[in-house]
This record gives sequence, structure tokens and C-alpha cells, in this order.
Amino acid sequence: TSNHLQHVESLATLPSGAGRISKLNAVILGESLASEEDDLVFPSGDFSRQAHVPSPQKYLDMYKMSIEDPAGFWSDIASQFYWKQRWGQPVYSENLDIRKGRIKIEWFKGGMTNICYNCLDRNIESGNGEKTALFWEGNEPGDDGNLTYNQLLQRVCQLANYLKDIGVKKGDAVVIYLPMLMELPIAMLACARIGAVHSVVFAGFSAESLAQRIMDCKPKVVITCNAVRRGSKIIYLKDIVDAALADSAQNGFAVDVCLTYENCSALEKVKTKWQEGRDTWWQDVVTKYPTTCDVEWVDAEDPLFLLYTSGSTGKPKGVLHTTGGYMVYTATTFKYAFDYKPSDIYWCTADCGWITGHSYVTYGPLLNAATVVVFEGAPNYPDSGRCWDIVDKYKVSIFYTAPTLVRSLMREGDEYVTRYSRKSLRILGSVGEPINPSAWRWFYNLVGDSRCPISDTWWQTETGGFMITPLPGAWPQKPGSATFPFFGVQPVIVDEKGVEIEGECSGYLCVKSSWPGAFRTLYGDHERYETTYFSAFPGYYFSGDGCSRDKDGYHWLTGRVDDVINVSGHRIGTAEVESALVSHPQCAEAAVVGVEHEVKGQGIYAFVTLVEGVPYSEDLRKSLVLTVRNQIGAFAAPDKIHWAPGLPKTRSGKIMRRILRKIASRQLDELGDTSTLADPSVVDQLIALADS
Ligand code: 6R9
Repeated sequence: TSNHLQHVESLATLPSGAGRISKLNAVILGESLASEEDDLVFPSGDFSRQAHVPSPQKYLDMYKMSIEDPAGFWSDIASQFYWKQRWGQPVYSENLDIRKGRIKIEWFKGGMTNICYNCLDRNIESGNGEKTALFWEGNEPGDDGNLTYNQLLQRVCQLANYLKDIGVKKGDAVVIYLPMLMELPIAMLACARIGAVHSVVFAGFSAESLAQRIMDCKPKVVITCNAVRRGSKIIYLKDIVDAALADSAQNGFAVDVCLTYENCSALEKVKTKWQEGRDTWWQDVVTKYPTTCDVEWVDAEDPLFLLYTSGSTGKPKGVLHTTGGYMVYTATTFKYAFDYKPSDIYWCTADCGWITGHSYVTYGPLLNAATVVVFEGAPNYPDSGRCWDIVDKYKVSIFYTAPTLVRSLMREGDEYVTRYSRKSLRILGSVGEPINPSAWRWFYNLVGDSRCPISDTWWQTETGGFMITPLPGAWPQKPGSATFPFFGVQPVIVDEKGVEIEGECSGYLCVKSSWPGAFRTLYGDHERYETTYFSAFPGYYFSGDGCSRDKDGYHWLTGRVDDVINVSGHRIGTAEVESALVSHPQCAEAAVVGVEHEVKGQGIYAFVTLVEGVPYSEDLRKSLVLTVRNQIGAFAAPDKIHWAPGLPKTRSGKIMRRILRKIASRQLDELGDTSTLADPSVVDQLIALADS
């Protein structure tokens, strides 16, 4: 069925002579203690024995089932959720082949359910009402709170009732622009309860980016807060929202209501600007509503949320996820990849403004009745031990974060880690970019005391949930490899002609059949969905990532192969940064490439040419960087501006980024052929100006 299956089968059935395989058998027999040999890191026998998937064989059996009978496999799992009405037949239908017509993916169509009901009411009915759903840790140590499942449901219902009362209906969009307060998952769940479509915008985005998203999805209401503290800084979010709403209104779309939470952790009481008739304090209205609210039953294929993400052109893409398949998929991936048990305390450091916060702060964990830590602050405030302080305080057992955070803490020294016990930790997780083996080992050996498997989860906003991920009890790990596909996922590696390559190889990572958590379209632009993801390699979903597979069938992600840069796990399109730069009145042209960055993974390196007669200066550099910060957000600010009198272009006028990448990374002896350039001398000019 799949060449992946052959790989893992051969791995599991090799004779036990080789050292590697006898180790593997030891794992299967549950005899091995945590040990490291060659490049393999084994879970301990104790760990494997208690795991949901305790052995390669068990993984293989389940994987095989999921590929041979996806409908049966996923129906069994879906039956564990509450459905007002069961789905019809077929369980799923798909067309991933652009040559055969419109791309279409549907799962559990005809089934009526509600994801908020499944996160809250269902878990309360099964006896988890008094279990802690959320622990909230504020920016300031000592500032904290918590909600049980019962209390969370009440809060969600109050907001849901308020939203209904102001006219929000099934299918309406709601934009949420909040920091990591409990009100953020509350707002997401309240939308889901009434069938409204939430679109969370990361609260680090600028007013312009927010306005762009508001104008695209046209929400009735925007939910925000007055201000937030982050580290020692205070950020006045409402001012940013005001600017975005003014911008949007000027462009013909006025938002009716701006619901503003008064965030008490923003201790300084500043006067929040107010537009009467539009702005409402959350605390003044929401708390007056009843604490129960009927559920809006929706079709499995009704939209749940929109989340904008960067692509290789300037305009962000509104990735649309629907309800039923996403629910089943996030819950299942969470359970298996983190080997989740009811006694776990789970903390994911991602912000709900990104997909990780949707699937693995809010939905996946709550669907499993997990206890989730929500952290408002910054990981280095008041010092670099904050994460481990939080781990000890809440007895966190599953800690999920990004390589960029691991690398930045690694630089601060081991002392910040060893000062804390971390005894509660059981499993570690990594997401957002490839984790370099050295960071992997530091995370594993130091943070996890060499006893916690690392789930290095490869997935995307588009995939909804984990695609390639270790199942921590099943497989020995290789530092830096995301290992094997999750149940139901058929990854393939293709060459530049779109031909699947077998065995040990590297190429473009595609997926060959649908999975329940897949996105269904780009909001308002199904054609862009088809061209971006399904046209490069007809017959497949193309991820935009490069990948290699080693002799044992392990997958190694190698990063984006398109014009997307991954900065600290945040996707940023080079075109977006370029268009921000050229909007500066003194910038004529810009070309942006990614360069290796010690902490961020990739940094943003911008080549700019200036309007005729404008001299380059330090002030101009600052002003260019500021333009990007203002238009996209601080996280997209270029690390380096390289003034260029001219850019290397082909005779047809195409910028040769290959050459720019080499110059940016100072690999000057690898520039390759420059003879096809319209003016080869610009390359020497650029090199001469590189460090000025
Ligand atoms: C979940 C998320 C997706 C892109 C993806 C890839 C990179 C994410 C990774 C990883 C290697 C991992 N990526 N996880 N690369 N190993 N474990 O990050 O979604 O923001 O959409 O980014 O991130 O390049 O294509 P998103």
C-alpha cells in the first residue's frame, strides 16, 4: 500500500543479529532501559510498557489498519465522541488529483456534532466536571488562576449567550485578538458552541495585518483586551485594534462591536480610548448572561475556524478547517503522540494565535479532558528559569515547545534548568521547525534528565494536526528526526518531476491521501488552494517542505523549499516582507531571503535598492526595519538590511535569489554560474557592500 509501510515492516522483521535490531527487540520485549547507541535513543522498558502504543509491532498493526481501511479506522475513533446525528455514507470522500477535477476533501459528512460540546459537556458528563481544565500563569510570577471543566463551561456559555444576543449567528466570523489569557480559549469555544467561525489573529501582529484579516473575513465582532504585559513591557492592544478598525472602516468595512476584556494583569490603569456604540467592556456585559447555553449542532463539514498563514505571495491565506474531521484528528494525535493519560498535566508554550495553540492548547487537550497550563508571559522573564519554575509549580508532565526556545535557553546555561526539580516531566515535545541534534540532546539529557522521550511533531497550519511524529513508547528515536507518519497519513517523497522515490532518498514531501484533519479550502479562494497545494505535483498534497528518508525509514525534515522563511517557528513569506519594504517611500526594490540564525532557526536578510539619489544611512536602515514591524509585526523585522545599488537579475528580469542566498550566508565561493545575469558586475558590488 505504501512504501513507508514496507520500510517499517522490514525494520521490524529484520533478524535480531544486528546490534540495532537486538536493541529493538529488547524494546519490544520491554527489557531495555533508556540507553543511547549509535544514533538511536530508546524509551525505557517501563515507559514503553505503560504506553498506548508500546511497540513497533503495535504501531505497525494500527498503521496498517488505518491505511487499508481508513473509513473503519476513523469511524471507530469518531464513535467515541458525541454526535447528535451519526454521519452518513461514505465516511469520507476525496479528490486530491487536480487532473480529475476540483479538489475536495470531506469526512463524516452528514454527521451533526459540536466540538465545544465534546470538549466540555461530554467530559463533564463522564465525571470530569471538578477536574481542572485550565491553569493560568500570568506574566508576573504569583499572578495565576484556574478553571475546572464546570467553570470553563459556564464562562464559555456566558460569552456564547452574549455573542448570540448581539446577533452573531452560525457561520458568522468572529476575530479574536487576545494574548494568552483564559479568555482566549474561552472565546474560541464560545464561537464553536454557537457555530460561529473564529479567526484568531496572533496579538503580535500589527494594526495593518489585523486590518487586512478583518477586511478579508468581515467579522461582526472583534474580541480583544485593553493591554498585556509581556516580560517587562506593556503592550496596549486596544490601541492597535482601534487603528485596525479605523483602517478597515475607511476601506468600507466597519465592525459593529469591539468587545474588550479589561486585563487586570496589565496593572497600569491607562485610559483606554473608547468609541461609544462600538466598544464594550467584557466585564460589564458578559458576566450578566446565563451560565448555560444551548448548543448549535453543526454538520461535520461546517467551518470551525479560519487561520491566516503566510504563503509565497504577499496576501496571507485564510486556511479553513471544518468541524468533525478536525475534532477527531486533533484529539487522536494528541492522545497518541503525547501518550496522554488522565493524570497528566500538559503545557504547550505556543500562543493560540498560531495553529499549535488551536490544535494543541485548546481543542486536542480539552477533547481528552486534559488539564492544560496557559502561560501569558515570556519564557525568559523574570529570568531564564521561568519555564522550569512553571513545570515544578504545576507538576507539568508533558511539555511541548519550539526548537527556538530550546536553543535560546540552552545559551543561558544549564544552571537555570538544574535549579529546578523537573521530576514531574514525562514527555517533551518539539514543533515549528527541524530541531538540530545538539538542541535535541540538550533538551533530552538536561531538561528531561535522559528519561523523557521527545515527540518531534511535523505538521502545518494546513494539516490541522500531527502528520509525522514519534509515538514515544513505540519507537527508538533519532535526534532531529520526526520519525514516522501518524495513523492514516501516507507521506511520499517525490523528485522534481513529481515521481515518488523509494528507499533512502530526499526530495519534496507530499501526502497521497486525505486525513480527517486536513484543511478544506483557502477562505474565499478555492482556486488558490488548488494551485498552491495540489498543482506542483498532481495527485498529491504538496507540503512546501523538503524531506529525506534514511535507511531505516525515518523522516528528516529539511525546511521549506518555497519562498517562506521560518523565523522562530513563525512562517513569514518573503513576498510579505518585500512588499512592506517597498512601501517605504525611499525603497525602490527589495529581495528577502532566509539565512541561518543561531537562535531563531532562520533570520530575515533583506537586500534593498533605494530610490534614485537617496543615500543609504543608519537612520534609513532603522526606518526600513520599523516599516516592516509596523506593517507585519515585530517578529517579522529584518535581522539585516543589505543596501544594494542593484539586484542580480536574469535578462528577463527575474531576481536570482539563489545568488542572494549565497551572498547572505557569505558562501561566496559557491555563487555558481553568474553568466546568465543581465549585469554580472552587480554581484561584485553586493559582495563589496556586504558588511558595510
Ligand atoms: C505546526 C506549525 C509549518 C511549517 C512546516 C515546516 C515547519 C513545523 C516541524 C517543522 C521540521 C518539525 N515545521 N514542525 N519542520 N520539523 N517538527 O508549525 O505550523 O506555522 O503552519 O508551519 O513549519 O516547514 O511546513 P505552521
